[in-house]
Amino acid sequence: MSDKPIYVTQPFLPPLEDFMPMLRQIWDSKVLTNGGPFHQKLEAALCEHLGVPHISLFTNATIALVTALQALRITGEVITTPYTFVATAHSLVWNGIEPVFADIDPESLNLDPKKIEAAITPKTTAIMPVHCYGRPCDTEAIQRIADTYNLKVIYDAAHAFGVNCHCGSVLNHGDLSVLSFHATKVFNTFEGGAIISPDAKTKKRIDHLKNFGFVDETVVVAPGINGKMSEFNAALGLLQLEHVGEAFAGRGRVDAMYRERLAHVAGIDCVATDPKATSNHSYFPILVRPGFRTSRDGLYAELRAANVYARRYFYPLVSDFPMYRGLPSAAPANLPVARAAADQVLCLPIFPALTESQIDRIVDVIRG
Ligand code: T4K
Repeated sequence: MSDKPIYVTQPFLPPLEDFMPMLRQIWDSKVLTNGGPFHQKLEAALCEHLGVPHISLFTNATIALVTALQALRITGEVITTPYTFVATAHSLVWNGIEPVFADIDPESLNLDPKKIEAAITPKTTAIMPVHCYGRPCDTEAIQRIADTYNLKVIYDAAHAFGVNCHCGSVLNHGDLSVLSFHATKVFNTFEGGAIISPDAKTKKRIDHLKNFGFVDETVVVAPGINGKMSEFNAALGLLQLEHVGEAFAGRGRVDAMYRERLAHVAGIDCVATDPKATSNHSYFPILVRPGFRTSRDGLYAELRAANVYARRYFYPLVSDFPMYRGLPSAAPANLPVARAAADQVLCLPIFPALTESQIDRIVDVIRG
């Protein structure tokens, strides 16, 4: 096994020499955190870049999800997808809320609106859908349900940086959207996250909540948390933003090469992007169908043997983990589509620096 390992992703980083003057500024000013100048500049720059009205930066998306639920005072039950990263459901449990899992749509792999409606009970207060792999949810249908039953909608948009749908940024849908800037995401600040708010009043409340609930030196209005992004991460974010177009283009190139090469491989389906939305190519999920020469896990093992670290995002289903599997909504019969996807999915490596010869190496293993 002499070939160098290829991981599911490799973070995009700007030239180090461009970051050094920013570090020098931080060292000179001694302002390291608590809403310093880089933090403020990055919030403004992201609003402009993403086309959103208000943004609050966070240490990571998980704390941002926990805070978003608190900002809207969500309680009781929240309907969500089992086909996601565990942080989605964990953020509910951290707020004493019961996740109610509903099944997904087989094409988009996002929450199926019809299944959301069927899961509503008198205790339901909100819906937490995920734009899985950056593909937008059926935002119109979800909003119709929310309006009919007077529910809030908090989108876990961890994968959806820079995605636009028919009416602009997908992040403007629902009551709040949460982004992740983790190292593995299309736009990273090492660790980081953000909440997009529709109005200044909501942003203000969120900004209090991420700073222990402080309004000023002596006034604390809520049992807030410490969710503030540091100046180091914010400065890096400003620099990353200058390169994000390049990073997206690189991912788009990889996506196109995979689709072309895998188009006629029997039993392999590339998950389709939404023709009505832009794609940020954050992941490259394939579905290994029963007609393929081996199982999904068989292919995963073959790739590993060739030093290619594809990942089974999202297997196991969140609803199968010990802290969730006892819930009535976690019953396998309730989630057949999600289960089938979790058993068939494999996310292939995708990142801007992935070369054509590396893609060929991966595709050769798949073709057997
Ligand atoms: N909601 C959704 C829908 C999410 O997908 C996530 C996170 C969240 C919420 C929560 O967001 P954050 O609180 O993290 O902001 C990764 C990420 O840790 C996680 O952020 C992400 N979703 C999830 C889908 O994937 P792992 O455990 O698979 O990551 P790891 O460390 O195995 O990294 C994958 C590969 O990336 C490595 O094999 C090599 C490469 N890598 C990774 C890191 C961290 C690097 O080259 N450099 C690095 O620094 O969870």
